[in-house]
Amino acid sequence: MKHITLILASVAVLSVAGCRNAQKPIELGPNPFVTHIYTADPSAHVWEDGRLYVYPSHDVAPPRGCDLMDGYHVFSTDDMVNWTDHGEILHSSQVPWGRKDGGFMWAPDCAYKDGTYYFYFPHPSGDDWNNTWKVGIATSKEPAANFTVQGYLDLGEDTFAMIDPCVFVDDDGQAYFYYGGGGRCVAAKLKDNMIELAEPLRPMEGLRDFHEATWVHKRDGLYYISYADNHIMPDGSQQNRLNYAVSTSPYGPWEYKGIYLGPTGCDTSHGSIVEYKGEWFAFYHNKDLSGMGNLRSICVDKLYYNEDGTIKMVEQTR
Ligand code: FUB
Repeated sequence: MKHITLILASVAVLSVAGCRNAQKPIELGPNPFVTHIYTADPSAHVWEDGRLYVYPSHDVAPPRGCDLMDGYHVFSTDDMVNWTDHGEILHSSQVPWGRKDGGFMWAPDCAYKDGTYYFYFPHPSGDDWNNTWKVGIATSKEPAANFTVQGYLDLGEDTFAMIDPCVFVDDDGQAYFYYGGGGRCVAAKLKDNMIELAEPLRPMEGLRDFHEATWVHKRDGLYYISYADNHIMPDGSQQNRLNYAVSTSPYGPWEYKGIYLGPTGCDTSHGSIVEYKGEWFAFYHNKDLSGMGNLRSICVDKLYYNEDGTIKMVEQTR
């Protein structure tokens, strides 16, 4: 009898220990999760301090297209519910080579290497804004403060729609730079200094109906590229969706897989996919806060994969 009691007691201890190790699923708060300013184009990363940081662009009211977007705030969390606004990390007036009227601080991204955070932001250098884009680089020793503009990437002469930089750092530490706008998506390795290309840009093959908003992530050894398409609604309005394709290489060629985020109400769509505390999340923007497509707000929902690695449609929660 004593023996049986002992066995039962050990089973009980094991199952309590098992429970302790299993992580409780994260419960998300309401969307949009930033409501005191307008935000768009969220690039999410988890850095070494264990927090999740979001680098969005900042829509300005009253909107004039996307012309007046003038600077970047950074947000972070450690529970996906309570978010800290770290304030403005960069303003167009701090960009020495930027266009004199400012604005046009469009979708950014951030990368980390060897103790430095590299913030990549698209900004035009002239009045002919869509033909004078540059991808600026600001650096800091901190993820959300004290960024200083270092210059811009030399991406060649063809600067039309040179927007939406995305930097993916692979498991071996090699960084890949992507940009995509106006239907073109290209990529190249970055040098170790993270501010120069290591090779010529090459086109990303296999993407279907690519518009802009490139994001690259990796899961179980497979590379995923996601991007906005040119989707038109039955009523004739533009409402882009987020599509994705996969490859065994960060350069592609890419195998198109479909749409993972439907229309959000905005004409543009732009998002990122990131793993945090054992779960996957899709960041995107909608217009719920303002009712206006150019006054956008960042949102997050859970992202689930099928057994075969394909992505399930994201449920957009409110
Ligand atoms: O926010 C300005 C631009 O709108 C971004 O660069 C595009 O991706 C689109 O979201």
